[in-house]
Amino acid sequence: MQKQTNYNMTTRKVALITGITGQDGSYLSEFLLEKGYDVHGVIRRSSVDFRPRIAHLEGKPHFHLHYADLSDSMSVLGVIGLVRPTEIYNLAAQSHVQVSFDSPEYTADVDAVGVLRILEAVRQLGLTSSCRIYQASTSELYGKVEEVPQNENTPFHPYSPYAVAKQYGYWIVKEYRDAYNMFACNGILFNHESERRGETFVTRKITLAAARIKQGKQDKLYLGNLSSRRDWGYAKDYVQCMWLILQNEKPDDFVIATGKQHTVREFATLAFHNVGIELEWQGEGADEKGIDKATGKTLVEVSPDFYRPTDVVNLWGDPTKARAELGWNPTQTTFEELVKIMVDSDMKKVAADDAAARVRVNLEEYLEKGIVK
Ligand code: NAP
Ligand code: F7E
Repeated sequence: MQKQTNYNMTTRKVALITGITGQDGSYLSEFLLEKGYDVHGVIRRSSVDFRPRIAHLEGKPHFHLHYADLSDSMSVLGVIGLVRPTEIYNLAAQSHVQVSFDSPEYTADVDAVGVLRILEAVRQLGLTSSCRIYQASTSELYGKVEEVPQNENTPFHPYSPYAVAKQYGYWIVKEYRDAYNMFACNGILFNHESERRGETFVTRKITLAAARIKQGKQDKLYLGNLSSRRDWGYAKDYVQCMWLILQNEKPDDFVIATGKQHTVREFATLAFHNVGIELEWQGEGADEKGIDKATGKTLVEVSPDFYRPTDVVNLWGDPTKARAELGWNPTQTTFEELVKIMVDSDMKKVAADDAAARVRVNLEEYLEKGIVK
């Protein structure tokens, strides 16, 4: 029997963001604060009390942090009961695909059961009709792809412990939507990057290395599968879509992508070009090398250490539905602009780190010589 739907849109604007310290959480916080939301974020206890991506927001009015962990249902229930949010953005995850092969059980606990813990807390607290939920689903669900490009109807074929866990998250969101009339949605986001991207994801690893090599701080960059293809967008553009999905009339699932695809090799070529180094590729497979055309030096090599037991190699999204139904523009920031933003930021970062290191060395020297006390 079809149940009657009654989704309230209240005037309170209270967002709870899990994963607030991550790349997307930080951009989404800025976006929602601009829109006049009270933003509450979930943080985990860490031995280091510094959260670089949100440090500039801490202490601001309307920005609040709470300790909880997606692997701890009591803490999840506690924070949702305390905040009583009108929107939850579940961005928390063990988000590194390669790491999910090393920590598969933890990945499943957080990325799969963690989603259930949030849904069940909302239900048990009686917030089903007042709280909308966004789940950070992923293009990794398409995995060993069964068609290109991928849209909302493409069959899933998850191909890593991360993707299998996220598949549970995707389906449990749909299940709670149907079973309890919850406004719960999946954003199936393709890879999105930025100057705040974690340093071990391939794009950031490349832009940081290009900047370090240019400034003489690193000799070589080692990568895995250079032929892997991704649909890369800009994270700042993608968080807008998370919000749009929750402002829609009805709960639904959307592919968020640019509709354009590039290889890891192409990303590296463009990143090095942006620091003034032209790469020429020679060889194949594990013997392939990226050589500086001007000097003949090998700057990029393949290391099988970065090969994955199963790799997803052909992701390419079709954002037609998001464009038509949400009015979202998938190409606000082009691929070329994205690479430039990341490279320019890393060039500054590497130079600033170097300046800070020089100050430290000088200070140590001065202290040693008794110049400053
Ligand atoms: P990210 O930078 O790796 O951030 C992950 C966040 O999750 C961090 O704030 C982390 O906290 C938090 N977290 C991890 N385990 C947790 C736990 N047990 N309890 C509470 N918080 C926990 O990831 P992102 O790139 O911003 O991605 C955001 C979400 O979108 C993730 O769910 C990811 O799987 C998904 N996604 C990302 C992409 C992409 O291309 N970026 C594409 C599709 C989907 P700490 O800082 O304490 O570690
Ligand atoms: O790998 C290849 C690697 O780690 C991209 C997460 O945000 O997006 C991300 O997952 C490709 C893969 O991202 C290296 O084999 C080559 O084919 O940057 P990545 P990912 O695995 O696509 C999805 C949508 C998410 O949901 C995830 O949370 O690049 N690759 N050489 C390499 N990858 C890495 N990390 N390091 C290398 O040296």
